Amino acid sequence: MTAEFYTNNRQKLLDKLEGTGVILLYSGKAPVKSNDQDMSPFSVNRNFYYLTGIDTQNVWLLLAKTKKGARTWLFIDEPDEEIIKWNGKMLTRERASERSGIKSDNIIYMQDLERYTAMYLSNGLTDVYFSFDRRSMLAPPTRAEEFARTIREKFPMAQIKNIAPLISSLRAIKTPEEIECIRKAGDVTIEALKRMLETARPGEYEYQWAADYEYHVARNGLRHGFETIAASGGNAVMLHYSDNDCVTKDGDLLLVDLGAEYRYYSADVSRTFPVGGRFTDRQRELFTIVRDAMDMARDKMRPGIETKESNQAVVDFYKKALRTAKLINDDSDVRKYYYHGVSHSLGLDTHDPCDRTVYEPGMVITCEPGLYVAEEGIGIRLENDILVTGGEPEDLIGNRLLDIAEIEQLMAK
Ligand SMILES: [Mn+2]
Repeated sequence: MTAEFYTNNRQKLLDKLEGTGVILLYSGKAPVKSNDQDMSPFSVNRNFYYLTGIDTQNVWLLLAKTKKGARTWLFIDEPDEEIIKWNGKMLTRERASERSGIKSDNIIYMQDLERYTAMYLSNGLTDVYFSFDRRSMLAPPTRAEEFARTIREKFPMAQIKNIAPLISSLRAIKTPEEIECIRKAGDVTIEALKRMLETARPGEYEYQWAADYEYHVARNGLRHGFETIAASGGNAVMLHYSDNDCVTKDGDLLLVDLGAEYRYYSADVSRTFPVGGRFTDRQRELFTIVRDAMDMARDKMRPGIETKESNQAVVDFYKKALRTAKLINDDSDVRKYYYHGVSHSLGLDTHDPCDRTVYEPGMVITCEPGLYVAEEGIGIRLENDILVTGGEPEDLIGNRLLDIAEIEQLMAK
């Protein structure tokens, strides 16, 4: 991504913001585990990253929109020789400027954060926006929540607001650069899966299959968007099973749900393979139903169509197909065998925020019908990543590893 991408994102956000105000976004801080000090892995706040391109801990972005215009400030830790000796390079003002497109004069050290915030609040701005993303009462307070509380105490007239919905709305529509990142992540995901099929064998643990895949993602220089799911046999009916600690058996299916991540953009792909290399007739029958359902759902992913229509297409198709497969006698029983939605938005988060209820060009979404037959020890999910365009939906994953003959051929090697 170029710095221009992030500069544009900040401008779009300021344009969308009604009235005046201060926006404060925090990059985050790695959780401290027992005694490991600064060694925990850090994952940057994606809203902060979307506006800066910076993935360093403990950085604040301040956007001030006043009647006279907008100002942008970035607050970073002052480089410290002692910390550098232990933890490596620290973010410099020059580097931060290159990444984000913020002028280096506007990149200052952390000790000035409160002073600058106070300057805007004492000069008439009252609306203060943070990106709040709390999901649980139990999670400890975030830095954004703590800072918001301090501001409320010192400036009682301040109005604390949430900027997350506005940023979500921007993130829902991808630029061509973002789409290329997701496309590349998808390509590497598929290539690594092909290598897995050539090496993994029945009798190996699910985590060994996963390891073959993950090795090839790493060999391509990418990371993982989320925990790899490798669920064989009856484990596959649990949607987010990721223990991956059972032995795979010839005759069972293996459901994988995984995604390489490129520049923080994640692919999200599911495939289902016969552990022993050949589908049984029953597995083939059910696999084909899910693959057809994917076609039905994808066909709805066109501008102007309501997003719920794609899932409805799967349910409607299953009402007939599952009868033929002797699974149901009653339409309402579809949900016994299919119990999730067909799609979510994809981007900097694997479950990207999205506020759209109607498809629009530039959305990138998953298409992932599944079929889970616990009594037969069969779980099948097939998942591709789809770009909504002005016309035909563009499938970024396509037919790769969806064709039964192709899969059996690869596994016969
Ligand atoms: Mn998914």
